[in-house]
Amino acid sequence: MQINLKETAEFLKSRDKFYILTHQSPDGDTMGAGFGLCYALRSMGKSANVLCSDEFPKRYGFMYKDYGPQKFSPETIVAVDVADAKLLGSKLAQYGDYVELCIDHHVSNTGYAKRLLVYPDASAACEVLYRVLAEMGADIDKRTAECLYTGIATDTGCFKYGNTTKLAHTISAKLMEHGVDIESINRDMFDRKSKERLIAEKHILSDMEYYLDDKCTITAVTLADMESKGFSSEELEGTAGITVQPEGVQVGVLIKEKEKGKFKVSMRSASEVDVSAICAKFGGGGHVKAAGCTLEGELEDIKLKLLSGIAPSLGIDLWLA
Ligand SMILES: [Mn+2]
Repeated sequence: MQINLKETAEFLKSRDKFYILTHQSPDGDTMGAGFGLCYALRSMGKSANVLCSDEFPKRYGFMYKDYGPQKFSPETIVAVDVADAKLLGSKLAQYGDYVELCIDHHVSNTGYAKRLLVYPDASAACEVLYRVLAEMGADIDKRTAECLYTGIATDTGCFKYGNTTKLAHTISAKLMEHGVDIESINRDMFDRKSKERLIAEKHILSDMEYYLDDKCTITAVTLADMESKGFSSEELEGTAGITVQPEGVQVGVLIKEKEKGKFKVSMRSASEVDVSAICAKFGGGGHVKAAGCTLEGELEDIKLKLLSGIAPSLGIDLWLA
């Protein structure tokens, strides 16, 4: 059931003992919304923990360095930035049917939660969450503000993607009033890279393949690639944008092998092409310019399958190309 801001605020105020679920392969938005909500609830005297199927990535260490999980048995399950219960990942799958509230911005949200607050025009789940916290009159301290700012900054590619609205800037400005050090966060999120991250990016650039009149790129990263080159899948978060950097490329695909024969596909659009619609053909979804899906099988078959899904959007008949 879709609910509004006021109902969401009332719901959160009336409940306690929260487990806040984030999506697998966590990004800055799900992490920021998870910890931002957790700290805001704790500041209201409530118990709250953040859960993720994967380990919390090191790059968001500033969000959780003094976090300290609390001991309690959960009464309220909330998910943030999780468009589909499947995205909770294997370790959190047990909660999929019990999510009481989902705060999100994915137009593709499947409505698996009992209550859903989704603003498809919001730049980030953190933007929606800021509005919830404002509605609640919650105390937003510097750390909470940093979490929320990070979610908006990362989901908008540092305020340059098409989802960057006036409101995204306005809310970020409000968060700056709470003391967010935007210079250091943006440097850490966008400019500073670990050696492993640079190795991962080098792999993406060197293994990029061009298809469909050079309007589409596909880059695959297999478990063997990570093993032989020495980087982990954590380093690939946020790298899908590289696939649409070449001039003339309209759709970029990054294929990551998660386990033997199971591939996570991230698709990006640098044009009018709606990649969310393409990924939906393969059981996935997301946003118009950034979407994903999961496919199983042989890598070469998966590439072909994806190309046959992408070709019509580029006005290309795959079998003649
Ligand atoms: Mn998001």
